[in-house]
Amino acid sequence: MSGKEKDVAGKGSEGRFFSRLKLGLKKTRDSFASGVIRVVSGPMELGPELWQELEEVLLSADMGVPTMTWIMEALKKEVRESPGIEKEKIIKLLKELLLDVLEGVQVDTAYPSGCPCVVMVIGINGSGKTTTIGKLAARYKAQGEQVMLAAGDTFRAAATEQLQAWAQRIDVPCVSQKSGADPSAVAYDAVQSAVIKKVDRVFVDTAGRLQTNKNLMEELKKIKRVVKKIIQEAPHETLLVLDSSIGQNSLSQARLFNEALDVNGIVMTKLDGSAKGGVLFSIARELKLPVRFIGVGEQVDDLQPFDPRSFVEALFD
Ligand SMILES: Nc1nc2c(ncn2[C@@H]2O[C@H](COP(=O)(O)OP(=O)(O)OP(=O)(O)O)[C@@H](O)[C@H]2O)c(=O)[nH]1
Ligand SMILES: [Mg+2]
Repeated sequence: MSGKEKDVAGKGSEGRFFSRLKLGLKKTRDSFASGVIRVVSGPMELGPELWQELEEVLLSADMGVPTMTWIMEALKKEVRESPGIEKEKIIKLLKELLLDVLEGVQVDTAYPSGCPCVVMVIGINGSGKTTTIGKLAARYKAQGEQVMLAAGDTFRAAATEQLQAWAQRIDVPCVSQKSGADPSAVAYDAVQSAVIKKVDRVFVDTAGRLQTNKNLMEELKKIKRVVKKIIQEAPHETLLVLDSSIGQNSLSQARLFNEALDVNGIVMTKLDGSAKGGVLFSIARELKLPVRFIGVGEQVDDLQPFDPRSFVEALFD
């Protein structure tokens, strides 16, 4: 967790968050950590049979074949280089490798002050974009920033109202236009107004579904082009929101969005549900994208900056 993103909600809420995360990851933990422990502490010797069992455990957590293979190769190499290693040490090595995968892509996200930081939030319908914006806006506001929302989902009926309700609840301004308006125009208005009002951070909500996927990507690209007319570096962040309960499908979604829109951070939502946490490792390793925040529920404080160490601990603890 970077200094900038300290837990504004306080230790108590952090504890609650961690227990929800652990609860949400229960399924993964049950199959993953207990699987690893079962294999390692069972009667099997270090060798092909044990490796194969371990592979199956990693796959059952939705890690995907390429990432599982990469981790297993790295693990076998470590073991080869430590002759006489006790089997139990494998757990520690595995934890370290998993942590390296996640930490290897984390970034520092301090932005130059003086102009609004524009955060565009994208993802398929229902992934949790609007809810994430509400939670993030509340978080940054609590850190003392001036925050503004832009209702860029003009396609889905009631999407604007949903964002406005969040804005009201956390008491921040929300720029919107009538249903069916051009989302780029909404984003443009919002960023322009944010510059004038010296707002620190603008969150641009976007649609998750249009008539076709191609339209969606084109529309999102247009929003990017248009906000650049006001601030050349904008959007400073393009956050892709992924529903973690859909497992490996979220990896292919991330690939598509990233190809079209140069995503620079991921928000994984619904880790309180039936999530299989392994996909976070695939996203980090295969797409080199940092997970920035994770969501474990629908409440305003159910979102926290992603901390790789706590995540790996929650998988094993
Ligand atoms: N359990 C749980 N539910 C979540 C989480 N994040 C979002 N949701 C719920 O998921 C549903 C969809 O969230 P939205 O924020 O409306 O998703 P969206 O991506 O904006 O969807 P569209 O506007 O249709 O594109 C809502 O019922 C949210 O309350 C989470 O971390 N955990
Ligand atoms: Mg929405």
